[in-house]
Amino acid sequence: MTPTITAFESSPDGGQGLARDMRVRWAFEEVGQPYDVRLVSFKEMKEPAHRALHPFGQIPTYEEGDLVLFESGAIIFHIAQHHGGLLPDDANARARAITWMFAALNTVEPPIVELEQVPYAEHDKPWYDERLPMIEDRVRVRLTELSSRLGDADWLDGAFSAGDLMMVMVLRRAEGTGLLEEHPNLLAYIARGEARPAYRRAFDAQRAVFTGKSPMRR
Ligand code: GTB
Repeated sequence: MTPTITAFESSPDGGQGLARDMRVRWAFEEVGQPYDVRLVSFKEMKEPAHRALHPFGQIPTYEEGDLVLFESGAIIFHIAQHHGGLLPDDANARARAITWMFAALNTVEPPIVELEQVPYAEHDKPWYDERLPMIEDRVRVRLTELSSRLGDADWLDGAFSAGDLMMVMVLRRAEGTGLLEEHPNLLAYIARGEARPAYRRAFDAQRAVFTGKSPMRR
C-alpha cells in the first residue's frame, strides 16, 4: 500500500524545502518507497478531520492502511525500520544512528527554531535586543560542538544514515543566520546531503507544489 503524507498547500517558505514534509520525502526517496501527498491549507490543518490524524493540527502526517503517524522523527524512524538504506544492520551502529536522529531533533533543532521565531514573534518586545544575541549564542555553541564532532568526516557515524538526513535538514533551518558560515565543514556536510539524488528528487517534488507543477496535487 502506498503511504500518504500531508504537506502545506502553500508553504510559507516558498518552496525552499524547509517545512518538515521535506525530510519525510527525502527518507522515502532514499529507500525507494513511492508515496502520495495530500496538500492541506492552514484552515484544514486545524479542522477535526486533520486533528484526528495529528493532535496538534500540523504537517506532516503519515497514513498507511490503519496506521496513522505524526511527528517527522517518528515517521522517518518508521520508514527506516521497514526499508533498507537509512539505518545500518549492525545493532550498535543502528543505535548510534538513531541517537543522531534524536540529537538533531532534541538538541540541535530547538535553539535553531527559537532563533528563527524570535525575530518575528518578539521583535517589538522590550527584551528583544538582549534576547536575540543570547539565542544566537546558544545556536553557535551547538554548531561549534557539532562541527567539532564531525571534523573532516563525510557523515556523523560512518555511512550516511537517517541521523545525517535529520541533521542536514535541521541545519538547513539555520541558513540565512550567518552562523553556519563559521563552520565550513558543516556547510560542506549540508552540501553533501543536498547533492544526494534522493534529496534532489524530494526537493524538486516539494518545490513543484509551490510552482503549481506537482502531479500529486489533490
Ligand atoms: N515536531 C513536529 C514534527 O517534527 O513533525 C513539528 C511539526 C511542525 O512544526 N509542522 C509545521 C506546521 O504544521 C510545519 S513544518 N505548522 C503549522 C502550525 O503549527 O499551525 C515547520 C516549518 C514551517 C514553515 C517553515 N518555513 O516557512 O520556512 C519552516 C518550517
